[in-house]
Amino acid sequence: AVIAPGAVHVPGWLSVERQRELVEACRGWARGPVPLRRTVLPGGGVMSVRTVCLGWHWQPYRYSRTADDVNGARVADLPDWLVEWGRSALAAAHGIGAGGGGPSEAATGAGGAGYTPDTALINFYDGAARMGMHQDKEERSGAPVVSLSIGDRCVFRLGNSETRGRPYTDVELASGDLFVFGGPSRFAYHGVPKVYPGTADPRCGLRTGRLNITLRETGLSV
Ligand code: MD3
Ligand code: FE
Repeated sequence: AVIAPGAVHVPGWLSVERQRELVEACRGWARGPVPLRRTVLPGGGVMSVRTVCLGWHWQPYRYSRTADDVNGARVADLPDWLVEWGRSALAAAHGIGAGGGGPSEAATGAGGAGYTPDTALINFYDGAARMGMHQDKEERSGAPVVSLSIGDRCVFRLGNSETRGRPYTDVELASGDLFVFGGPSRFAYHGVPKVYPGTADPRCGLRTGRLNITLRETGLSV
């Protein structure tokens, strides 16, 4: 379903086998070299979501190779198989309308072959976790963001590029869902106002909580 120009929702894109595979991999990354933790914001606030990154480490509001705000370790590499999943995800969304001739299409190609994400942000939500409305502007690339959800269902709120508030569209995301944000939606405000505990597909490999993996091109080098 095309939710907004450049924003495509593909329910159930990940098979349960792939969901379990991704959950298992995330359990490993959560242990280190940089542990899954709540990000501390510059004003002293602490995010309710727990995060671990691959390829590049996101800290508010920049990317680095080492987690200077956590334990100083270099982040784990982004594995090639996840890059490949990102390319197939883009191809799947393109079939539904993510391309749309938008500015990101030339860079990424209809088959996703030109898409080379270099970072993944892995977010874990317990039943009380939320993510406030924000834009993702640290990337120096207009390439699409690929989002994979596993575990509990949630309300995902997609807003507009001008203001944090209305108009926005609420979409329920479930285990296995793919969302691609490209073109005019790439810099839209978005957030997760609610997670529904205990609503995960029991076969997904997560007993409780919600995992979201986003693949991005940072546009950074070295
Ligand atoms: C729309 N994560 O990590 S994923 C984030 O479910 C983040 O954990 C949410 O927002 C989550 O920054 C939402 C969907 C998402 C990710 C990046 C976007 C939507 C986006 C960038 C631009 C527009
Ligand atoms: Fe975001």
